[in-house]
Amino acid sequence: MTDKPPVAIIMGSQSDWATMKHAADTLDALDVPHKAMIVSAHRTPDRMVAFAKGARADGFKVIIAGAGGAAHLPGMVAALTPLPVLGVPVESHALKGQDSLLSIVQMPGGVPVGTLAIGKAGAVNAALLAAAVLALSDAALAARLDHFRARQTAAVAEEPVDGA
Ligand code: RP5
Repeated sequence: MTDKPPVAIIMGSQSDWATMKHAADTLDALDVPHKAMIVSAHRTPDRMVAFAKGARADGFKVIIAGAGGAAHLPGMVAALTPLPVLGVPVESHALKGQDSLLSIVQMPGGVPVGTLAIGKAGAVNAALLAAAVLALSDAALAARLDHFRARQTAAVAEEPVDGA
């Protein structure tokens, strides 16, 4: 690993952090350095452009972008950087994240955003995908990912119990 964190976790609002923290926690569990930032496409557009245009030079390798509602942040960032962008649809109050999901997933051909599930599962899986990308050139991280999977498998009981 370099001194600079390879994963950026950006989100449109402080209110997204409860969801996006699951991405941070998952990266922590895999010992993958990361930096979390609030970058809003509509409230801080200049910050978004500066971040996205400078992300590769800043040493980031993968960007995880979470947003809710009219969730244009992941697509806008993907338009401004060659780095892989993983989009996490944050669950909105009005439409339960369906709006976020469709906003992020329906990118026109040519500018991809790898779109995950709505909410916590999407944030966790975005982190696991980011780690898998980095593990292509990091054997120690690949081993940690293997251990993560093995622990997950070992934690699944063969039979259900009441009250678990
Ligand atoms: C989006 O608007 C954010 O990503 C957030 O999910 C949503 C609501 O933001 P707040 O009004 O809670 O700041 O930009």
